Amino acid sequence: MIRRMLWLVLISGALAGCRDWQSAANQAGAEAARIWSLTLLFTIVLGLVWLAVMVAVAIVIRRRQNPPVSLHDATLEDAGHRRNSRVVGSLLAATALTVAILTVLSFIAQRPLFAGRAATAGIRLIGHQWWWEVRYDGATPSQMFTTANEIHIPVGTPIRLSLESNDVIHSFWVPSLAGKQDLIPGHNNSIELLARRPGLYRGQCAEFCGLQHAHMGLLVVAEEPDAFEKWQAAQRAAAEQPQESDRATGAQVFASKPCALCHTIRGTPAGGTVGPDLTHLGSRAYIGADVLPLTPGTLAAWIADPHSVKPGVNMPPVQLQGDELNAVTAYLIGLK
Ligand code: HEC
Ligand SMILES: [Cu+2]
Repeated sequence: MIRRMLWLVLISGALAGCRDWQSAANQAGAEAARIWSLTLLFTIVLGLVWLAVMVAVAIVIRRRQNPPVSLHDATLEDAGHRRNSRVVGSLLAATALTVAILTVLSFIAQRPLFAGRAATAGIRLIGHQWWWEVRYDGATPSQMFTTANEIHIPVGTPIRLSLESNDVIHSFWVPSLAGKQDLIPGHNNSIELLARRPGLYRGQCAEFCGLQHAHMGLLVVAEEPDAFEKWQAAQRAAAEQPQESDRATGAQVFASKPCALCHTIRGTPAGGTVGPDLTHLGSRAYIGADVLPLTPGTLAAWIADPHSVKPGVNMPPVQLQGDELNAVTAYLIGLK
């Protein structure tokens, strides 16, 4: 009974996992679709090979022959040996052929991932311990902007992401959209993203990069082209001047504390580049590279003591009075 229940839990857990927003089985991108077909093909072909081997083993075990007792038996056995070596030989050839075909198919499926096809160039993704800097290029400086941990892309357009690292090797992996690619210091890699349907796709750093490696998530938001344009226009704008008095106090707190040394808020003197750009923090769904959903409560908790949320994180706790903390939280969350 217990064993049956365990199986049920295992199977339903595995199936639920397949439909998740971070799953290679829930593919929504061209590259992910190719990788998924390849996975299915490998599973089926290798499953059939395994079955054939098991059947052959079963036959051999059942048909154990007695040792020859006469000269006539011995001649028969010789003929049997010759037949066996023919069978083994052709099976060897079949194995080599299967491996060769699967290798070629796997190469074909992965080639577009690394080939610089006609994809729109446009996004620079820079890995940091333990968050993602996202820079959108543009023809003029006023079109460029920087954000963090959340990549928006228009549905149906292939987008080329250039991958760089600020410190150690990280790896970009959004299984629903594409394969994996490393971000290596001093080296330029790239990967193509093409989302076939709108949605939220979660990604994760896939190369151990230090203490908080497991909390280095990111979100890809694939949206219809006009929604994407709207988002882009909003991100390009500088931060709004706060109107409410508590938020104005919050802006002063931010500027007078060490925050401004590490974070940029465009349109204010804060121009640090050690941590994420906070110009439109309020528009993001998560903070801390996907570690907490963004709400006034989680944001205040993060600012008061980031190390209790993400131990070892490269943001120090900054001494703030209770009202300073409330003011700076209100200011930041209002930066839509
Ligand atoms: C020494 C540099 C440094 C200082 C000082 C600093 N931060 Fe940070 N901050 C960081 C880094 C680095 C991160 C990214 C942490 C991570 O996710 O691993 C971060 C993350 C954040 C985030 C989350 C952003 C996101 O999109 O996930 C917020 C909000 C934030 N800091 C606010 C503040 C405030 C407010 C202050 C001042 C009270 C401050 N920081 C002071 C370096 C700093
Ligand atoms: Cu990493």
